[in-house]
Amino acid sequence: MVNTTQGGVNMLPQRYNCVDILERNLIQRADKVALYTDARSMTFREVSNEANRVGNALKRLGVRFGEYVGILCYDSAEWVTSFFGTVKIGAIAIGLNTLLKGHEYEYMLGDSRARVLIIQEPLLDTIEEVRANLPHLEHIIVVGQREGYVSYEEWIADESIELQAENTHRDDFCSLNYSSGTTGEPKGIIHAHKDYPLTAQLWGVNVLGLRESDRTFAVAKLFFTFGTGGNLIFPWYVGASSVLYAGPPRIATNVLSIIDRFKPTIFYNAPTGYAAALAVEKLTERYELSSLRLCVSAGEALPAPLWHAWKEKTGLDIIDGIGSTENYHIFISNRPGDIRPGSSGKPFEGYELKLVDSDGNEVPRGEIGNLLVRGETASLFYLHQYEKSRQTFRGEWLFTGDKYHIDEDGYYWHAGRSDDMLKVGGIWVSPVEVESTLISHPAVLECAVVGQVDEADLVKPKAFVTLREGHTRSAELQRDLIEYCKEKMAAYKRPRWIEFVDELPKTATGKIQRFKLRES
Ligand code: 3UK
Repeated sequence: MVNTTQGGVNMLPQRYNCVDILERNLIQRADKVALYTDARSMTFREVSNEANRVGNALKRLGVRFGEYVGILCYDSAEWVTSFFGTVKIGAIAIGLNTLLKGHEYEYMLGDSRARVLIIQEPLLDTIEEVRANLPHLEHIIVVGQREGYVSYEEWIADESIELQAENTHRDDFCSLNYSSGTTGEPKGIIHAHKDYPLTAQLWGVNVLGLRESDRTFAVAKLFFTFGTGGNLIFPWYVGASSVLYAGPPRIATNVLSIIDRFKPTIFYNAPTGYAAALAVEKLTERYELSSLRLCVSAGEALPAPLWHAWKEKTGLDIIDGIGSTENYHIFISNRPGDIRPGSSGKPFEGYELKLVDSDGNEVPRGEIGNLLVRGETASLFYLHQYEKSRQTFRGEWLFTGDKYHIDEDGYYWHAGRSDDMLKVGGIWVSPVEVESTLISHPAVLECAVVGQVDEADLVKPKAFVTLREGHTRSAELQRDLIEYCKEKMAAYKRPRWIEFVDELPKTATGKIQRFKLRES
């Protein structure tokens, strides 16, 4: 068992496989419930046995060290056993967003050359659309039942529960997540085995103060590192349990019933989720939330009024921290007993920060600068994206794309992005992608998408649209355009408002001036 009490990669042995985070629990608490899900509860021993079966089944399919295995599943026991089965044999687990469209999966599975995909049955149709374009994808294993496919259950049924972990180096890669950028293809972000115990120690233990008696529940799904870290890796690192919810996060009442039923002590959500929960009538009378001792928010900035409203309603503190897939998890954070609502909190051991101007010089205290971070859980590059990698990974320092200022007491305040990217409900939305979808609608001549805050002070996409001749402005057309976006993209990317305009503000060279629209 590995202990990284101080943090720091040298606390880990060179040979390290992060399946340790599951297996460390087999010594003292093998029969403790590790996982609560709608479908089943599992002890650490049961998860470990099933993960070993998955590992053996993957080997039987010929999966070798360093090869990629896609996981396209709802939050479930199968997600977890597939993840640990994959990393244990030295392969690389791709946590795939379940909300995407065929062409996006085609890119991700093609880019990583995944040989195996473990997929939830209802998501299979989307993959079938693009299967012909994925020559490297040799095997699809279905969680559930589908004619003509091997089911997960039969796939692992006869496999042994014994499996020797691959003797991986702590710097070997073990996971891949795709994150979106302003333009172009999603960015493949790879993490190494070492990043898992380090981030668990540096934030999960040292900042959040997780302990064995905790039970975590995250609305953020396991395919986001916010979810994997917060709701799987960190609790298991300290021997705590995790609650998984397979359903859509948007339905606040479902989320609240999970808290009521499984009694977690730690709750992770994005700001939008807290706002949605607060909108539920008689929230605290209808749902028993008293098991919770702490709440966490990340993905986008948590406005101070929302923090206070939650505190007033539930009596609970929310710990806001900024994290990123590149760093795996949170790297600036409020902490229990030291919270400044509205801010991202303060730096903590393991990450150094710098705010610089456009020439790279540090800005004076109080002024806004571009945030750079130096820490030992950072990934090293974007897969197959040399130019973008060089812009982001600057030696030891990582350019976050976030603007910040520091107040007189040392708290960090998010001051927007240095690109046009939007965080909507904690998930990336590229205005360029929404615009190119809108422009493909026959009524749209030109458009521009910017972020606008809603009644809870949270950013949502808004589209300014000019129409082609022969089309007239109407509420119906506004609805049509929003529906059209929902069909063509993941629904969370749709504009929430459409404003028709005569023309869009442009530079002399014809470039749309998004900042003018933001100001309007
Ligand atoms: C923004 C925030 C203000 C910020 C993430 C916790 O969000 C996560 O990762 P992503 O790669 O996005 C990173 C970007 O999101 N952001 C995140 N948290 C905050 N802005 N306040 C916050 N609290 O622009 C950042 O660069 O999707 C969050 C843990 C793991 C994660 N991957």
